[in-house]
Amino acid sequence: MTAPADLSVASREEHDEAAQALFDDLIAKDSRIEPRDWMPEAYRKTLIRQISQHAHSEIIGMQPESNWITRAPSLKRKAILMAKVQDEAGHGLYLYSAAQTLGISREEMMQQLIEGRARYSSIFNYTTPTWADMGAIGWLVDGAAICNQVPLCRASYGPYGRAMVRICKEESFHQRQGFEILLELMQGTPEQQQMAQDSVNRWYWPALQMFGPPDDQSPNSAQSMAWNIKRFSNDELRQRFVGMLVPQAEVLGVTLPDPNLKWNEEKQAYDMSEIDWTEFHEVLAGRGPANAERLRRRREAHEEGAWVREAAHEYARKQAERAKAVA
Ligand code: BYC
Repeated sequence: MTAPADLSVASREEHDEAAQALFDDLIAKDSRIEPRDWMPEAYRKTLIRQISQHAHSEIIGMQPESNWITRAPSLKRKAILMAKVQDEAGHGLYLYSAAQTLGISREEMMQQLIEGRARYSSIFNYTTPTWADMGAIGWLVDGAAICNQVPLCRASYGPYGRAMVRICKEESFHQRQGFEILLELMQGTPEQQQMAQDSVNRWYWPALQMFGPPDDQSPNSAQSMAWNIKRFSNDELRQRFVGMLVPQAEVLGVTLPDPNLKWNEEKQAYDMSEIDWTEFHEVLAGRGPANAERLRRRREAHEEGAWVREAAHEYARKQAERAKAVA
């Protein structure tokens, strides 16, 4: 529902009330909101915030893995890793496109990212010193992403939910390839086994932090859940993830680095150690092991890509001119 431009203040208020009622009704019926629909400003802003952060995460998330493309241990591994990193670029593009339907431009989002004004997932501020990190990222980071993102396929905003369907299919493949890298290492020499275990030790806690702060410190959750953007709380998804990891760790033969991890029959959930939230807040504040490097590299890539943007722009201009001449 769109508002005619020449409405008086009183009739605009009436229009907004009717539009709000229609929006509330669509949310109550668990229907989809589409770009053409009226939506409250706060809903639009929340979606721009979450979707752009998500897009930035995909783009920055290419860096820790691209670090290993030239050093992958075989041609097959190199081809798989390249395909995975390309998938992530694609995810970023679907997500930037979804955010653009809410009225923000790609340039503005990119500017926010390179100027350090935008968030992206904390997990990508950790380094990847060994090949096993490609396994741990696939298994733990993509695994956490799947847990978090499968419910987002039902997000109330149509373009976001639809983008998530394809992304989740690809994330599933990513998670399996990571699991398979670790499995092969765990079936290898004692040094390879140790390298896999060390990597799991380094990525486990940051992966749990991907789900965001604990529920009682998550300012956005309640409203996002009321709008059917988020379907489960941060802690619920974290629990679900740990429940998924435990049997997989057994198959791999790796130990999850939490001495207090234990099934609690009464709670029907895992007990676990307290997460180090100081570390999480340090990373969010830009003081993680690789924050500066990630942004430096992103800025460099943006500058190096200026000629591609100019060429695309010029091509589009010429196409439009030609179309005009024919019409
Ligand atoms: N890192 O109120 P809360 C991938 C922020 S990419 C950084 O709970 P919300 C992949 C949060 O933004 C996967 N910041 O927020 C790619 C908020 O700050 P602002 C990325 C975090 O939005 C390449 C504040 O903390 N996935 O899979 O309700 C290779 C308070 O939090 C983090 C997504 O983006 C964090 N971990 O819930 C491999 C999923 N956690 O904005 C793999 C989509 C929280 O108020 N996003 N913050 O300044 C979401 O589901 C939600 O936005 C979150 C946070 C669960 C992340």
